Amino acid sequence: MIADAMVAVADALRAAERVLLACHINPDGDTMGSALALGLALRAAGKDVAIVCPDEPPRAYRFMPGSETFLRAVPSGTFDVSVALDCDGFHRLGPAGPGVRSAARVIEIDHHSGEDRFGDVLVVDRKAAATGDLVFTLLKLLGQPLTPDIATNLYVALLTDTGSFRFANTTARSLRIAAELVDCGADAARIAEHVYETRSFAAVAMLGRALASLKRGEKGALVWARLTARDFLGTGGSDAETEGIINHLRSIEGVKVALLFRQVDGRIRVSLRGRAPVNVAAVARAFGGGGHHQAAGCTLDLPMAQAERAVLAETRKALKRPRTAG
Ligand SMILES: [Mn+2]
Repeated sequence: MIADAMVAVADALRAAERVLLACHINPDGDTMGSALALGLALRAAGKDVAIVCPDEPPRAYRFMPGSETFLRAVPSGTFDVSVALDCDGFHRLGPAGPGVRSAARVIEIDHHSGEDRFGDVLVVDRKAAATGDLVFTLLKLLGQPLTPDIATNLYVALLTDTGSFRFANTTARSLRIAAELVDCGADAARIAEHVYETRSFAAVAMLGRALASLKRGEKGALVWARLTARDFLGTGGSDAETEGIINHLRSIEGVKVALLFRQVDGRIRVSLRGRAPVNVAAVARAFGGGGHHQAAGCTLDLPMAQAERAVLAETRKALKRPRTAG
């Protein structure tokens, strides 16, 4: 089924002249790497390609080849094909949504389990380690060579979505793809340095504030931390720079669920990370959010203390639920 859809996508892209590619809001390495890899390949094949990234890419990712061509908004005119990459639901396209949906043919390439599908053709494989894994297969099908720039983008997608090849989605297949990408010119050490060792001073100062607020419950199975509007003001940091803080919480021995609460624009954004069998996506969904079983997010229109109480209560329920699937 996936294979058929993949062939249909390859055919649609071959026939297209004007193509729109879209990343999701709060862009991560996977959505940007997938869109850039596909975009560079299609441009090499002579297509007129616009790549829209509705939110500003985090600074650490600006080294990604082609990222200087990211557009904030969908350009005018008609597109033969649009492709949403790594988008778990239509809302993940943010303001780019209507433009993406207005193309003659709308394609989704994704590895989330989201129910809110909007594409005419779906290449959705929950077993794929990253959307970049699916784009890798698509480029093979299109017969497009993996240039060093394309390989670099796909490597970023795999590296970041597998948590540096540490998460449960790290398989022999994902490692084999990574090896082939290195063969094609992706520089693993240089990429890791860009992604993980170019943090701003403010980002590390915010990590300090988050860790200073650290609390635990459920005999250490649940940990949480917060960053208030005052913390953002005091450090001069932005929400994009809080990426990765949650992993410090999750790394504590015995932790089954880690939560990070951030007060941004008067609302509370929550990042959730879990260890199997706890399904944190179910917790996020209870508040209108979503994500993967072990990495999810949601936003609450409540003051910090109330948001914490609500999400902690729902998380405690999930921790007590016996053997949530996945
Ligand atoms: Mn992804």
